[in-house]
Amino acid sequence: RRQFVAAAGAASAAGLMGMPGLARAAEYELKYANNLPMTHPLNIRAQEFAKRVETETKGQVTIQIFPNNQLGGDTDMLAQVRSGGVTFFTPSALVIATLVPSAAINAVGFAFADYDQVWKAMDGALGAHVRGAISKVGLYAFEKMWDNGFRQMTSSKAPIQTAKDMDGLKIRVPVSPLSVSMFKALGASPASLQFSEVYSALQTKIVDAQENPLPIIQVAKLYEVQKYASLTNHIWDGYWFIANGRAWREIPENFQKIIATAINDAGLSQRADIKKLNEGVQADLEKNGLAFNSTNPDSFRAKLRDSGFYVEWKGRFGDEVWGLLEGAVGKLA
Ligand code: X2X
Repeated sequence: RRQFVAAAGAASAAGLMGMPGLARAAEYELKYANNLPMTHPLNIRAQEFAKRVETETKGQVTIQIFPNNQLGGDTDMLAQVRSGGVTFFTPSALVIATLVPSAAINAVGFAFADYDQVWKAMDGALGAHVRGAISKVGLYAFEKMWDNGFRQMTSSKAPIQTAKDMDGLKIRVPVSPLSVSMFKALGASPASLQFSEVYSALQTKIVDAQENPLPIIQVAKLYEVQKYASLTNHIWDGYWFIANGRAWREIPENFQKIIATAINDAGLSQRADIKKLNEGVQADLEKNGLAFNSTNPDSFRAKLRDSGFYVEWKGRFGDEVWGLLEGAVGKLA
């Protein structure tokens, strides 16, 4: 079914629309939902590509953005993009993995050393494998993944220096079986909460700690409810830009091309934005009161290895996708 929009004033609409120079309603009014504040590069670049699509389709395709969990938390938005209630959604790999388990592969603890490895893998065979898995559940994943970042830990209690500081730590993690498993293996006491609930969960001390890339800690103002930031780089996390498969197929090819080009280009710009932001964000967060410490990954890795975390997840992901990860980052288990 095409997504025609009725012009106001049915009686005169047909006549009016035939008149030269009169604005017509867009033929495709698409909705895009996400979980981040408007100030995050993801939404700044989203506004940009929405304008570009509208211009290049001469107003025939509009994209309305619903940022900051306006339409509900991640679980709700995932349901909405599956049903077609929204056309687009950007779930983190951790979140879409509740539906497509192999999508969590980039979030295996301490797998990626740096962004070179990340983009080679996600723009290469590993990313292609995950996009294929996403298409099997009726969703379309655009080619270029967007950056969330390397995840870092924050706490209101004490700095995290080594794995033993994780003991019994009440830490919020996303709704993600891999995150829960990893933090349990590290000895912590993880609680799965949607991002929409994180600020208040920290404020009311339901949890003492959380883990997110620094740009998220900044735009969501988590420094107001946390004291310590420990640079652990324990997971690299990105956002898959996905569309409802049926809605996507109903869009004519010329418009699909315009939309996909605009989204993928914006994704590449967004990666550069995060890279730039990463240069100054720690200083900004320090000014906002967070005390930083660096960490050495060895004690964390050793604890994950000794608890059987890597062997367990190698089994859960299966040899094929695990092999693609190890092909990108080297041997893990
Ligand atoms: O929920 C989070 O922590 C966030 C914002 O990083 C994700 O989308 C996974």
